Amino acid sequence: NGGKMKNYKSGFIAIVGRPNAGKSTLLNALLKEKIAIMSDKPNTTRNNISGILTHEDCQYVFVDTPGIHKPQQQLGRVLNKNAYSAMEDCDVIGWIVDGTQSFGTGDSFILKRIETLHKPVVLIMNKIDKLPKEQLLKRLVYWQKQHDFNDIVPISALDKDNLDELLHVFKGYLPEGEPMFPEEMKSDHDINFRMCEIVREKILFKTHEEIPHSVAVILERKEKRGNRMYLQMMVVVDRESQKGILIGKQANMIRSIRLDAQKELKDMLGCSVDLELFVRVEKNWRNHENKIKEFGLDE
Ligand code: GDP
Ligand code: K
Ligand code: MG
Repeated sequence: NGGKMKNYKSGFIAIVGRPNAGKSTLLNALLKEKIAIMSDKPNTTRNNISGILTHEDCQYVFVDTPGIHKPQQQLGRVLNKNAYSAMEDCDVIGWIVDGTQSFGTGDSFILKRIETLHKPVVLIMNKIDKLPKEQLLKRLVYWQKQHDFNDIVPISALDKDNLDELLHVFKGYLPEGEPMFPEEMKSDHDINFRMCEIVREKILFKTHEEIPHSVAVILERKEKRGNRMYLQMMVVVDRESQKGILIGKQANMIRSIRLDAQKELKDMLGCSVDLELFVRVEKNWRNHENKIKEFGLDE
């Protein structure tokens, strides 16, 4: 019943930065997900949600802003209305930079955009693992001079260093309010898990339990393509014979599973879904600890 909690905070954080600053690494570290993209109902700023992190006292909703690092004259072509509004509707902007590098052209494009928005800006100085201690302070001072930032947080996205502090700082800029997303939708991880469960359920139902319950379904790709969601999943079975059953005569079985699951995934995500299924045989994969880790089933 987090929704009824007093002083609960909930809001949108736009993460911007020029390519290679470490945006994806950071989001993946925060969301504990390989691919940090999710879908939502079209025509809202939520269209650009890259992940949700729900804590006891705060729900962090990260929104993406594609094309922000492009020159102004290209922006019109690159950005759609949604990408603009994601930034305009956010509560705080997290600007990630490669702390070992200097302020460049890409950064001045971002700065120009940010200055029109009048939102709090937190500078995320990334890659501090590459900086010797005596240089860290110099770099902090250097970046501090580039703009009147509300906060500066040095981190290493790669080493997951100082990420708690970053979240704490973000929280300071989020408004009080109930979680905007259902509690069970704690993170992409849960959404991804549920999506895989839908496919697994169809497999068990359609194959009349000729396939053991322990069949694994792994989400391998998840990509928003326009208004559609592309999902690629791997079904892992123990034996060659199970693979045969799953695929079926003229691939009728796997097609039927795919179409049924696709329909349900469409309802769940609220957008069109293109589901692609692959079947792989991994002999006795359940007995191999490293396989279980590889499939992300150890959590
Ligand atoms: P993006 O283009 O902003 O999404 O950047 P990526 O997350 O893809 O990162 C670009 C490169 O920088 C990759 O090779 C990452 O491994 C690396 N990188 C990201 N964060 C860090 C960090 O904190 N420390 C170091 N040393 N490398 C990082
Ligand atoms: K980037
Ligand atoms: Mg990236």
